Amino acid sequence: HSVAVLGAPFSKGQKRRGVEHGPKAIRDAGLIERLSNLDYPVHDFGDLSFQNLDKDEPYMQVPFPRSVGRANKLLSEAVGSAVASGHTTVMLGGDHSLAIGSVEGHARQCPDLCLIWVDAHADINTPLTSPSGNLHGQSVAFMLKELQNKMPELPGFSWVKPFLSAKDLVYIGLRDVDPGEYDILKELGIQCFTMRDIDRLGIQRVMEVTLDHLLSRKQRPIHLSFDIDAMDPSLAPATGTPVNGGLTYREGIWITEEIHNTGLLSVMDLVEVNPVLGASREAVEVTASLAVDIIASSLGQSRQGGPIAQTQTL
Ligand code: DIR
Ligand code: MN
Ligand code: MN
Ligand code: MN
Repeated sequence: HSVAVLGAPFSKGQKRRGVEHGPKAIRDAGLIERLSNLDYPVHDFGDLSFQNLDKDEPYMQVPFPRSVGRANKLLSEAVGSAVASGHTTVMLGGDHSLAIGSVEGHARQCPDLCLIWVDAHADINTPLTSPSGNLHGQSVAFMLKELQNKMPELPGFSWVKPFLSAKDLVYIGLRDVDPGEYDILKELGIQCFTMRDIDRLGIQRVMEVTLDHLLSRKQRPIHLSFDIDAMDPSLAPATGTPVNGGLTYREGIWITEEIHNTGLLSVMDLVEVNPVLGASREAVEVTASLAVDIIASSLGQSRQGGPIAQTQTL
């Protein structure tokens, strides 16, 4: 197989500036070189260019709806064509609102995909439950069929029709869930592994249950949406909404190794690296370099020098 890398320098899903420089920071940390050490061709498709809309009034309290909708439509088409060309695709954000386009474009090619969302946050607010209005905290709500009648029609989003079932989604790393999100997760019975669950079960058991939940009935493509703020802020300080008590380096890498091991990873997002928010150059570099490690590990870089032994069968 081959890998496609696609940058999405976009930040209007939230209010802090700088996350649009995430793709450059991750490339500068040596992403392409690291991936070229793995054993398949890497195609760097560069960065998408997103047009600025000068008139984009908030809808209710949601800022930049048309800009976010349009950026995601463009991204959806780019991810869709990379997947259609047979590439395992890596999308570099940018803020997490970009998952709307990334997962939608993937799903149009692979309607039976499943989604693993690694994040401190559930990003499942609707415009009505969101305390901030920010669309990066609402991405999943646009995807889920079960939330169709709870979603108002937002300008810029008429092209998105919900395509994912709640049973095809698993969360890992949650520790900052809003009240409205909690109710949705509960009502839809979504499989969630919060940091508390990881403390209780261990990351190995969490991944066993995750992959069993998603793949035991049938093998199908995996979309991994990895928000760098899932990792502990001591490891990933340069991000917009850090939350203490995150994944350790080894828990993060265990997650990605196990996903690689399935052989089913089809698209991954690595989002919310914000080089402007690092307190120092070193803070930015450790965050970007961690992002590179997470991506390389998802694509098969192993801690053993060779292929990872299969320790479990589905
Ligand atoms: C909060 C914060 N739940 C919100 N969300 C995110 O604004 O909806 N921060 N995604 O990264
Ligand atoms: Mn997120
Ligand atoms: Mn987050
Ligand atoms: Mn491999």
